[in-house]
Amino acid sequence: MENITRRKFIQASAVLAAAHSLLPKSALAASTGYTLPSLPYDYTDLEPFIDAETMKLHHDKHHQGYIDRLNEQVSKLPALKGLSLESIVREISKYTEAVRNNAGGHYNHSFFWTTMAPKGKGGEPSAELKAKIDSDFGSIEMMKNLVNGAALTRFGSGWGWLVLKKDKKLSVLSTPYQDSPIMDVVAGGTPLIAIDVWEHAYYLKYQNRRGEYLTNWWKVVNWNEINKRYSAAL
Ligand code: MN3
Repeated sequence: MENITRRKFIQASAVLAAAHSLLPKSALAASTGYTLPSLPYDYTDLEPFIDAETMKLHHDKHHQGYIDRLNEQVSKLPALKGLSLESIVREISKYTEAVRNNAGGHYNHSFFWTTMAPKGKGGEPSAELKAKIDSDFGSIEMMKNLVNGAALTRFGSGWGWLVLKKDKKLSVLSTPYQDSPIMDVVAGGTPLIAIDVWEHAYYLKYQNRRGEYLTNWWKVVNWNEINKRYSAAL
């Protein structure tokens, strides 16, 4: 009897953990080493806004690089074994800079791929999210301008974000390197939108024109996924 109750509890906890995770399941497990989550579209599907060569290098080489270096850290640091990626990232102040850069890199890229969808397939903001954006920023356009402004003025490499803060207000921020809003050292809130502004994300097509990349990035934004993240974060 106790065993059955305990098993049910464990199952329920697993379901809860899965339901609350912001990442695809393939990005989560540490026990056999982290693996690269597949893109939910083809390399060419974000053309012409994000070119196929950039997508291939960014996903297969850069993202894979964060995963390889994270796995190397996990093999060296027993404290990391068996932890979920999200729990490592949330409590990042406990770990080394190498863990911060590479766990952050794996987390942020896994999140970034699903923040995009081929043009015409990303849907629209839900009525609920649109009302919230209108109320907190004035309009969708104002929100986009603020996110782009934060991403454009991030000096060097980093990310632009739309987050839902603890007080349930939407907010815009940028982070350096591979820092994430969910890290305890950032405490930015629950991420809804991430835009990668490392040069590897846009340089082949846009060179120094980060602003043009940002303007075009919104043509492949995946509102369907962002709507789900917002509902889950409430
Ligand atoms: Mn990147």
